[in-house]
Amino acid sequence: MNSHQKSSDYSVDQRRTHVLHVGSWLSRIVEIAASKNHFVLVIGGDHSIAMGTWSGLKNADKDFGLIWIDAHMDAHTYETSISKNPHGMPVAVLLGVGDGEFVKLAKNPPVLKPASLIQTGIRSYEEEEQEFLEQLGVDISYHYKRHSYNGLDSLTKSKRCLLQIHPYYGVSFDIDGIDPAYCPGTGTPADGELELNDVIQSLKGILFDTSCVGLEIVEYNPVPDHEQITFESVKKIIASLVA
Ligand SMILES: [Mn+2]
Repeated sequence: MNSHQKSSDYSVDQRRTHVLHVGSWLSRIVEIAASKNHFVLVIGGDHSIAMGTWSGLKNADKDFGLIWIDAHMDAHTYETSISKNPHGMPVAVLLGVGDGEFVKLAKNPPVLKPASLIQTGIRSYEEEEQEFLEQLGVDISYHYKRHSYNGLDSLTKSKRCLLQIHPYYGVSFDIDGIDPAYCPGTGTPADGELELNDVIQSLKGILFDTSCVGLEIVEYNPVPDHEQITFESVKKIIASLVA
């Protein structure tokens, strides 16, 4: 799919086939890199690639918890989703629920147990997703208001919690988790936090963090961007990884 075509130009089946194809390719190359103990950095693409990234790490036998930075829960299934967009489903899939082919990207699903997942930045979701995640006891930090909390503290705390039960952690970072003032170039912006600087501070030097197995940065889309605001933000985020 090229960047000028919208996902709605394709049928549900075509999107599913495409996502499966990318997911199985990505899970294979991530598995190879992780097996050699390389840090895995994935830059996407829509958030459906998370199924491939984290299935690949699990297939390489990495024992990790995941910090999910996002405005959305991404915990739909084909049954609950109105749009049927796979980018709204990766969290359910990683927990072993939803489309069987997506779930089977991991050789031994689920990729994550509920206690191994922490979501932060959340402020736009459907009731079915919230019910599903809260029933499982997933740790969710809701951030509706601007300038209302210290995102850096929250991310540091999440990392510490996960490292109590796993030797490693990973970060799935949807740029729509950031205040859209800094990142308008994304498919589904949502008003509210997080602060760009908090995220930059928390990702600083992460490539050298031996307890971090990988990071993915997703949902950057140059088409809806204006004055390259998002481009500059993503550049700053990437520069911070090796700072
Ligand atoms: Mn997302």
